[in-house]
Amino acid sequence: MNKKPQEIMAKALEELKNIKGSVDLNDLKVKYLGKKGEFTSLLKMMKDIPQEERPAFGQAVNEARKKFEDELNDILEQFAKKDREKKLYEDEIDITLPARKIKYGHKHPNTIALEETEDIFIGMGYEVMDGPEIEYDYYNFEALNIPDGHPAKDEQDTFYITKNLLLRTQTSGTQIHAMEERPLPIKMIAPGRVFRADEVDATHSPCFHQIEGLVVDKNITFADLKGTLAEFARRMFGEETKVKFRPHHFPFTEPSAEMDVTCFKCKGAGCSMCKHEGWIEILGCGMVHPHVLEMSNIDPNEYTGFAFGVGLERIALLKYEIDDLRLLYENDVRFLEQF
Ligand code: 2U9
Repeated sequence: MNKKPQEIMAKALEELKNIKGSVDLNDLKVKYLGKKGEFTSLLKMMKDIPQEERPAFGQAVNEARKKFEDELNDILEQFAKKDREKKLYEDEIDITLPARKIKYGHKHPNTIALEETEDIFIGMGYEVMDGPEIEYDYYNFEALNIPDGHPAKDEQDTFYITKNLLLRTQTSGTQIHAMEERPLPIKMIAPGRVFRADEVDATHSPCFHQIEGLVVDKNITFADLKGTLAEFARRMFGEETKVKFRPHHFPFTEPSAEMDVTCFKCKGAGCSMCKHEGWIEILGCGMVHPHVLEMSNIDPNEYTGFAFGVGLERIALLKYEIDDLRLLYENDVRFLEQF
C-alpha cells in the first residue's frame, strides 16, 4: 500500500515532462492536486489503512505530493518567464524611428492683440485694471451720463439679470469704480468681455471684448488724447501710420471723436481692406464729460480727463486680415495655428 504514493508521483512527474504549455500544466495540477485529484484521493483512502500504517502512509503521500508540486511550480515559473520575455520583445521600442513632431499650442489672435495693446499702454505708464462683468445699472449707464430713457440705453441691446443688475455692455464701469475708489491722477486701461443682445454674424457677437482707457489729471487736454492715441496707432500698426480724428457723439465724452488710421495694408492708396478709402476706423474717444467727473465726486474745474474705447476683435480682424468674426470664437486649431 505504501508504494502507491511513489507510483502516482512517478506517473505525475513523467506527465510533467511532456507538458507543452501553461494550459496543459494547469490541467495536470487539477488532475493530481485538485479536490478530486489523485493525491487527494490517496489521502481519502487513509480510513481503509490499518491504524499503525497510517502515519507512514500520510507522510509518503505528502512527500510525493510536495515533490510533484515543487516540480510543477518550477515549470510554471519557466513558462511565466518566457511569457514575460515574449511580451518585452513585442513591446520593444524602435529607437531608430524618427521622433513624432510635438504640436505646440498657439496664442489666440485676441490674446496677441490684447497683449500688444497692454504692452504699449503699460510702456506709457498706464495700469491695467479689471472690473465685474455683472454690473449695476448705475455703473454701466447712469454714471456715464446715460440716464433712463436715453436712446443709448436701449433695453433691446442689454442682457438684464434683474431690474438693477445686468451683463455689462461696456467696460466703462471699471473706470467709474476707479474714479470712486482711487486717488487721482488715474491712468488706466480696462480690458474685458462685454455683452450685447446681438445676433451672431460676420461682424457681430453677443459677447466680445473691449479695451477702454481713461486718464484723469490736472491740465489734461485734447492734445494729450491725440498724442497718446497717435503713438498707440504707430506702435500697433506701424511707424508710418497716420491718424485723423472725426467729430462724433458719445454721452460720456465731450467733445467726442472717432479715430481713423491710414490703411496699413495699402498705406493709404486704397484697397479692399479699407474699402478703397485709404483710412480705417479704429476707435472712439473724447474728453470725459464734466458731468461724468462730477457724478464720481471729481471737480471738473480742477481735473479733466480723456477716454477711449476700442473693440479688441476689430483690431485682431484688421491686423490678421480675418474676414469673419465667428472664426475667432470657433477655436478650430487649423485656424489658430496660423498665428
Ligand atoms: C469713463 C468715461 C468715458 C469710453 C469710450 C468709446 C469712446 C468708444 C466703442 C469702441 C468700439 C465701443 O467696442 S466698441 O463698440 N467705444 O467709442 N468708449 S469713449 O469712454 C469713457 C469710459 C469711462 C469714466
